[in-house]
Amino acid sequence: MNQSQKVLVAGTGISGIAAAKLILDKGGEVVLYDGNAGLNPEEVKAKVGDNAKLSLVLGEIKRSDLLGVELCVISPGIPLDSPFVAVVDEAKIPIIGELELAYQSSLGRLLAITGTNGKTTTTALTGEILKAQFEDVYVVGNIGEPYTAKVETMTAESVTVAEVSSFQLETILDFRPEVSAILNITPDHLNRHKTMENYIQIKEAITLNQTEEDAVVLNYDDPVLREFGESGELKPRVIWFSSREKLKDGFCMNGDTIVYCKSGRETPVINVHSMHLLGRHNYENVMAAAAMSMQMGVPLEKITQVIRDFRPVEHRIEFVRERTGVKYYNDSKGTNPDAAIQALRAMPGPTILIAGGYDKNSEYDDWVAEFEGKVRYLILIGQTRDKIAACAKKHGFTEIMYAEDLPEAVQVSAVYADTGDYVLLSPACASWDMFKSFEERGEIFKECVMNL
Ligand code: UMA
Repeated sequence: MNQSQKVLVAGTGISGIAAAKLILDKGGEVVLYDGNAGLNPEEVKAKVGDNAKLSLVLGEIKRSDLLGVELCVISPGIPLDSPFVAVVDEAKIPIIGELELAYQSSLGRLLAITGTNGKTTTTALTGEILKAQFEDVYVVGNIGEPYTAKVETMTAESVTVAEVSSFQLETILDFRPEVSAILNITPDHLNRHKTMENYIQIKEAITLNQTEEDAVVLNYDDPVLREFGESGELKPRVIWFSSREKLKDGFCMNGDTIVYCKSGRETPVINVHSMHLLGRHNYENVMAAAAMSMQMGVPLEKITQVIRDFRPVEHRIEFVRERTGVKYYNDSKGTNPDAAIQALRAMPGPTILIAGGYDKNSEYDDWVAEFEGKVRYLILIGQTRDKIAACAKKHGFTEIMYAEDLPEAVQVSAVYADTGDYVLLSPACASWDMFKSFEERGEIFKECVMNL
């Protein structure tokens, strides 16, 4: 963007506010828009800070609000088929995402991680490894820290690790990470992206502007990604990882040890029993983080050391407490069936599962198929209760209970749990029907568990 441009910033969540601040700091003018007419204008303005070049539009946007606007920076949560976007398109104003704005304004080296599941853990772990090697490391993006909030302090020596979602990749232009990773692609957010083909294409766009000088880390076990990596059409160098097959080059398993292979020669990275991260999906996250870090020149010994000390991120198969021999786990970040499958597999014994939430048009069959022999009771909350219950019954699973809200679900789980059981909140759904975010859902769960 030009320094003095008039920019429409859409969305007043954390990314919209950070984008608006950045534009104003650069000397631009901002029209800040949010579709929620119920927001308090003073409170929104206060988040950006007093500035004569800031104006606010809440509710419906009119053509007259767009007078002189040269660019629109959109927040990830606003779908591109929303009526707001149609108005901006009609005015022929180009739209970029907050991620793209940050990229265009940032300095230093960039790594970016996407995938349906494991993004946050992999991003956090990669960030920790890079911090052991580089002075000035930023961990940003979908992980909860807007990229635009950090660009003003970056220098040519900075290293940035960005977690990027499909929502963010939809609106990139020049975004080009030096090292990218796609961890896996399974159905998610289909209410927004409509078809799986579309969703796959958006995820793969992380490599769109990468060149022969760059690298992409891909999951060899994911059929979509294997095809993508082997298509011969990719410009960046492909680095594979696999938790199921032996690889000649890349990261894979030898028994319980994650190994790095180069022309068939193995070097051990870490034994999985020395890690705090549970489950096969986490071995994959570790491999991806190690691959990215090695590509950035971090020595293997340093990588191993950081992995050994790394603890799971909040809300992702997070141990909460043990009470009367029952272990409680918070997996509020299990917001789609595939993530919920990973969490269920990570439970070592009989499990009482709390699930249900916002409907993203997901199919629950694969997840329910994992219940047999593992899930003792399924306690359902939220918008998708009936849909999940119907799917479970179709698969012959009938130990189902309904709860009005999460606190009630926790109470019920405590009543039904026996010594040696696990209680797992892993909803397989987004949180937006009953909560502000998955973080809020996880916090409430933990509070209820601690108060038992
Ligand atoms: N809004 C509109 N019109 C709409 C939709 C929303 O005006 O049609 C407004 C809302 O009224 C609200 C604002 O937009 O005021 C919210 O913007 P947002 O939803 O983009 O939320 P942010 O707070 O800016 O957070 C976003 C990401 N949110 C989403 O992608 C939904 C955060 O990812 C991210 O951490 C943050 O930017 C920083 O980069 C969250 C997420 O749920 C964790 N991501 C999804 C996921 O992981 O599955 C993709």
